[in-house]
Amino acid sequence: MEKSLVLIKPDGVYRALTGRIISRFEDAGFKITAMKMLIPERKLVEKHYDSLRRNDEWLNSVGSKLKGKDGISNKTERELGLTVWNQLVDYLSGKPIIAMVIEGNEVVSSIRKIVGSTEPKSAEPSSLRGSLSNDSYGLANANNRPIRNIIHASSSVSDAEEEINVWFKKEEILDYERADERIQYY
Ligand code: IDP
Ligand code: MG
Repeated sequence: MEKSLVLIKPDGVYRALTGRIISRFEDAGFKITAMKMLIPERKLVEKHYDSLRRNDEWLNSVGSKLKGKDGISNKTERELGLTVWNQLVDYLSGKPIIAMVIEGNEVVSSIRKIVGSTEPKSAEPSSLRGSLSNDSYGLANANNRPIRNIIHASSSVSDAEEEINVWFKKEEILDYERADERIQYY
C-alpha cells in the first residue's frame, strides 16, 4: 500500500486540533502505521524541507509574492524565497509537532485533498486547512512569516519515501490490519 508522511505543525498542536485532524484521516479509511510527538531540532526540519531549498521554481514563486514589499525590494526573488524557506524551518523547529506515516489506496493524493491547498484562505472550506484556518499570503507576508497552515502532507509518492526516512526508522513503521480493511479493499 502507498504511504504518505503527515506532520501536524506547531500551530495545530498549540491550537489542540490534533485529535480532529487524525480523525479525518482515519475516517477516510487510512491507516496510521507510525506516529510520534516530538520537538524537532532545526537540523531535522532542514532535512525535511531540503528539496524545497534546492527548488528554484519554489524559491522564485514564493519570493515573487514578496517582491516589491517596502525595504526588501533590493533582493532577488530567489533570495526572498530563501528568506521564507528559513522562516519555514524556524516555524517547525524547537516546537511540538506530531509526525505520522499514513497508509492506504492512493493515499498521497487523497491526503492532499483532505488537507487542502497551501493557503488556508483559498483552500476548499471542507478541507482541513480551509476549515481550521483563515491565514492568507497577504497576512503572512505583511507579518514577515510563513503561511501557518497546520499540516504538512507529502506531495508525491517519491517525496513521501524521502520524508518518511527523515522522520522514522524502518522498525518504527508498524504492520497490522485495520478491522475494516477487508470490507474496504478485498
Ligand atoms: P504545501 O505545504 O502545501 O505542500 P509548499 O509549497 O510545499 O506547500 O510549501 C511548504 C510550506 O511553506 C507551506 O505549507 C507554507 O507553510 C509555506 N509557504 C509556501 N508558500 C509560501 C508563501 O508564498 N509565503 C509564505 N509561506 C509559504
Ligand atoms: Mg509541499
